[in-house]
Amino acid sequence: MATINTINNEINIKIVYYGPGLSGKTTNLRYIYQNVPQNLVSEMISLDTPEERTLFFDFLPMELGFVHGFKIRLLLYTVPGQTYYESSRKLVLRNCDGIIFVVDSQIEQFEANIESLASMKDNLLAQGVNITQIPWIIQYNKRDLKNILDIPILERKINHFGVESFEAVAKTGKGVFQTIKNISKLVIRKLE
Ligand SMILES: Nc1nc2c(ncn2[C@@H]2O[C@H](COP(=O)(O)OP(=O)(O)OP(=O)(O)O)[C@@H](O)[C@H]2O)c(=O)[nH]1
Ligand SMILES: [Mg+2]
Repeated sequence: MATINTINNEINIKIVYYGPGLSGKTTNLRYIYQNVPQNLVSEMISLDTPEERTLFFDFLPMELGFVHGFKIRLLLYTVPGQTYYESSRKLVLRNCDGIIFVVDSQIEQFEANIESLASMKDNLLAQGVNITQIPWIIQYNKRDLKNILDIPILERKINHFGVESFEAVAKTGKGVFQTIKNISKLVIRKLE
């Protein structure tokens, strides 16, 4: 849940990038870290394996600006996508205000996306949160590759809840800021 500090008028919003292994969650965060003015981001923390697979989480705090006189700070996290890190995902997901579900658009990753979305739903429910109660959006990533599913198919098979969705190529930054902008909007609207 967002922490609101009325003494110095600051609001911290926790956003989690969720999705299957190698879908591009860390790549999103890295692109933001490297392309946002330095005065707006703190150091990015990555707890990962020697192969750069996320082991526990990545963390990046970022200033968003002012809304109604409150300074908004986004606390961006990624979960580890590999299936055996379920307990880490549960912990990272705790008390989040919004989620970006990063889909790997490749045909052979289709089932991994479905399983990951099911785990997100279950992990939220275990915390007493129904997936329909929390702001979340979908990012269809890796749109630069050839072996990918068309968007209408992904929408029909994955986006059963009809949430907002965006295409991205996180590796080059396409769609990365659009995604973060839109989840922030949803979360802030809910806070208001
Ligand atoms: N072609 C292409 N490759 C991408 C894209 N986004 C990420 N990748 C690559 O996919 C691989 C995995 O990206 P990561 O960001 O580490 O994936 P992750 O979701 O954090 O993976 P886990 O930490 O294991 O859950 C890396 O080699 C990235 O460079 C994209 O849009 N297009
Ligand atoms: Mg990662």
